[in-house]
Amino acid sequence: MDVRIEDGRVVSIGGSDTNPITQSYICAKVRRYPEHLYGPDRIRFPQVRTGRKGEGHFRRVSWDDALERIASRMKALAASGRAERILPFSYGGSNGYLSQDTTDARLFGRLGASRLARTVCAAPSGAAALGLYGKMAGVALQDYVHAKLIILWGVNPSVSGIHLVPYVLEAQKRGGKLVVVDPRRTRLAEHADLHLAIHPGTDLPVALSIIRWLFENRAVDRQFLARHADGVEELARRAEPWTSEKAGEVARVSRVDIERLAGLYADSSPAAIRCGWGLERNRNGGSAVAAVLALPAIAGKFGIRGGGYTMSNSKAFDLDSLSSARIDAPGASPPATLPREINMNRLGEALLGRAGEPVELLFVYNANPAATIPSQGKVLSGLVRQDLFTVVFDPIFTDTARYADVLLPASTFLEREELVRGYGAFALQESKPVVAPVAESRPNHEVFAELCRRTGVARHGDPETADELTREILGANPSGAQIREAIDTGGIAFPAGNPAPVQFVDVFPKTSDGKIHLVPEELDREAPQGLYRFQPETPDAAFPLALISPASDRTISSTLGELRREAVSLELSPQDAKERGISDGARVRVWNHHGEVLCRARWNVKLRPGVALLPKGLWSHNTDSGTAATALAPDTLTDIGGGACFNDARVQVELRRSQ
Ligand SMILES: Nc1nc2c(c(=O)[nH]1)N[C@H]1C(S)=C(S)[C@@H](COP(=O)(O)OP(=O)(O)OC[C@H]3O[C@@H](n4cnc5c(=O)[nH]c(N)nc54)[C@H](O)[C@@H]3O)O[C@H]1N2
Ligand SMILES: Nc1nc2c(c(=O)[nH]1)N[C@H]1C(S)=C(S)[C@@H](COP(=O)(O)OP(=O)(O)OC[C@H]3O[C@@H](n4cnc5c(=O)[nH]c(N)nc54)[C@H](O)[C@@H]3O)O[C@H]1N2
Ligand SMILES: [Mo]
Repeated sequence: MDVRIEDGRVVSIGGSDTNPITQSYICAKVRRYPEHLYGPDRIRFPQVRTGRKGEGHFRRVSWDDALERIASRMKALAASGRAERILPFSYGGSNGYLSQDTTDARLFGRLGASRLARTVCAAPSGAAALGLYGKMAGVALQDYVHAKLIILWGVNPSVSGIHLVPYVLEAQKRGGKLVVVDPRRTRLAEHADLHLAIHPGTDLPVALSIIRWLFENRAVDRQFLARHADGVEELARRAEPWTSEKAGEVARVSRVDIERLAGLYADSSPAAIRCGWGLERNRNGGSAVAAVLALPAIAGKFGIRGGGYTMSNSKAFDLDSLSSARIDAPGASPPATLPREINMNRLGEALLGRAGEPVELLFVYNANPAATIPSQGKVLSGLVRQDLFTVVFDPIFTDTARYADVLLPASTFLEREELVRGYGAFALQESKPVVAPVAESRPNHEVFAELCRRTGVARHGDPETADELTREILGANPSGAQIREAIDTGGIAFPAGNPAPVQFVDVFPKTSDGKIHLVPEELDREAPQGLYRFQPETPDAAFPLALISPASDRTISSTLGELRREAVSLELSPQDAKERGISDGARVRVWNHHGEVLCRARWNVKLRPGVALLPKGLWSHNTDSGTAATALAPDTLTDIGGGACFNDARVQVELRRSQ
């Protein structure tokens, strides 16, 4: 990014060309970052609550006062053997290596606090990618230009990863074909050769029917599989029941289109699959991702530039956060039993005391659970508990911040050091502060290090500063020195120094034996009925619409939501709207057993009938009810990985006659 500074303040932010794929442009929402930094919703000072929980009234206190209130409670809980009643709650934040799993992990780990399973996103797809390939690095985005066929499966790069788009368009210009698998006609679906508009949550049968078709039509690369994979016959057996006809019925698409997709895939090379996160957010999500990721192995699409798959690339660098040795107290033997683990998707249950020991101290950072976690009703009920002590540490006064007892101001990635990597794209960079932190805001690693000292868990020699932590993180990596050198000379590092590795030429599965495990045992055990076994939904006539809540171009999850003040509409296909007497722009109520949202409706011809849409990441100011799509999302978990089932929300919509 290129950031322009005037008088010590950020005045504009744009794309740089240091990272070749950024090509000097960034998305419109992040160009508004100066407003995010200096706007009225920035938390500037530590504060303590004065009004009722959720009301949003606070008074300023010193850092010393704020941290002492927190540390004394932590110490008291730990001293009385109730450390598990402390729950740290965090997710991505700005996705840096320094602002997560460093001094925070040390603090909570050494105190013996409850552990958090970070599952709200990418947990099922991560489990699948790890099980099948050990999270092998994926096809580089710039290599998509070489593909003769691109499949965008459950991903909407025009919104959620714009730097892939030019390469897709270029591939098409060079004669490549494009297929999109998505319940709605996204921007790229409009330009696709084939758009498979499946019903949400039916990717598994579709992918299995393609696998079955490949076996039936002798389009399987037996030689490759014999050398590189196991579980081939077992996967074939599990795909066997899924004829294209049967899959088409379940997915509500034509058999012919599924076979066309299978045929195109068999015949095209290089063929690249960009697997997104839209397909993981339902009860079959992990198996669905696994089946999609199995396709290039079955059809022999690896070993050529532009062929294979791309997932998150989160393990491309083999960088661990602080090594566990540094988290445990030096010399301490590991505890006989680890503290309990709480799945973040069940935060509401945990706060309501339905997960064993009650939570007494909740410490939220790098996340906005009041907006982003399933079963919003339960989460909010939990957050207003009088006997819960909540800390919220964020640069911005989020919806969650309203419920805090103590508010701590965090600095942003432009105001502190960070070691950052791409999400999908390869790149690791070290960013230095370009402006002073706003008011009294401070970086995560510093605040958690101070809490370590105040609670008495700090040890002599703990790495604490950004430099020390960076050294520690890179030092634990076999290619740390190489990464360091690349960053120092070119400002950017790529995995093994290669900006565009080719799968099965430059990179191979990172599983224990280097093979692809098509039916990984551990996942097969974890999935309720075994991996690849479709769990159908039980249709409920009262809630006939499938609600999806994908990424929007206005926020990043809920981040930047303070800048999106306008009312946001529920999108419906004109057919579903008309059946309910709902005109374009009408006031509606959307509800199910979990909650309700009051907002307006917007007709969207790009949605298939039976599907409704509210974007993810809404804040209370975006709807009349103050609730979001998460209010309608069940807190059930995906088949593997304990992921969120946002797109399993089934709802009804009616016209609101009163205001
Ligand atoms: N602008 C913007 N960019 C973002 C984000 C953001 O919030 N805003 N968030 C970032 C994060 S945290 C993530 S995880 C990624 C997510 O980025 P994506 O992978 O693009 O994920 P989603 O936006 O959740 O969904 C992608 C598509 O899946 C479709 N979909 C929904 N249900 C199903 C289904 O059952 N099957 C199939 N095949 N498709 C389905 C949706 O209609 C949507 O078009 O984006 C990142 N980038
Ligand atoms: N309905 C619905 N909801 C969804 C999804 C969906 O598909 N549907 N998908 C979800 C997905 S993909 C994701 S990833 C989750 C994300 O869920 P969350 O992580 O809860 O959401 P974010 O908006 O990313 O919250 C990040 C917060 O971290 C803060 N932050 C940024 N940098 C720092 C820092 O350096 N220090 C501190 N202390 N704070 C910082 C930001 O200001 C922001 O408030 O949301 C999920 N929510
Ligand atoms: Mo995400």
